[in-house]
Amino acid sequence: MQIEETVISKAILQSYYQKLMESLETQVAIVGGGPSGLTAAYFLAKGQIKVSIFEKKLSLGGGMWGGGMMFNQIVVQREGREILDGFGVSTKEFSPGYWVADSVEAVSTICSQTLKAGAKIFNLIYAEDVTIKEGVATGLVLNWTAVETAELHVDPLCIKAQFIVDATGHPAKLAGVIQQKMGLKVPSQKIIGEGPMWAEAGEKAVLENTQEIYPGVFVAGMAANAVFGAPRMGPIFGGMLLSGKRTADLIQRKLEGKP
Ligand code: 48F
Repeated sequence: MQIEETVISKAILQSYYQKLMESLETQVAIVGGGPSGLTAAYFLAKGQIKVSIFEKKLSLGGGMWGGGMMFNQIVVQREGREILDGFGVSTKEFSPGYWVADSVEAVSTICSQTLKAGAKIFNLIYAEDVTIKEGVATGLVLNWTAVETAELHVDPLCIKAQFIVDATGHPAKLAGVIQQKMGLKVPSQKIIGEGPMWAEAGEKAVLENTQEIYPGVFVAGMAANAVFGAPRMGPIFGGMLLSGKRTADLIQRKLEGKP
């Protein structure tokens, strides 16, 4: 069989174009494809909600690949294990209440299930800003990561979304942009910054901190603890998965017009 290079190029460009066009007006746009962003997208897509993830790096998975200090195993507690079970990630009980999973299996399986559930995933694109109209966030301002890396002066493109999720991890990037331009709609009005390591408190707090921080913008995962000044928790990942699920639940309720 003859293989024509231009057909390969056309296949890539046309299918990418279609995926991007379908995401130009979406219900939920998630910034960051770590464990919390992926899990949020998975549960939203499962609920038939149109959702896209924009990830700055080449690979999805955020801080999950490296396990703890590059020992590529992750730990989850019971509630986290239930979510991994749902994805089909194998876990092994290490001692009562602690399960371990292979981080490579966890990331690859979660990515695969999230795509199969119907979420659209874009890598190598970062959100540099949000569009805000009359006090409500209405979309994302996107550009290629390569543009930022090369410090090129290239204008971005925008997409429209009913809800945005900041799942950018420790730096809480989007919350930072909103804080700088508008102030956050949280009691502190600004990012407090994450506290020192305390796994138990951090895992508890991340669920409470998963909430709307500006009209139309939710914060999930480690970004949520950074906004509210809660502790970090290290390589236990149940809180990230649960925060993603809570984000999906909260947004689904909003879309259904429930308080
Ligand atoms: O850091 P990350 O894994 O966030 P998470 O889902 O999970 C945190 C844990 O990995 C771990 C932890 C708990 O066990 O402490 O650190 O809260 O994933 C965040 C993703 O967001 C991307 C970044 O490349 C990473 O993959 N990201 C950051 N800024 C942007 C972005 C941006 N402006 N646009 C797009 N993606």
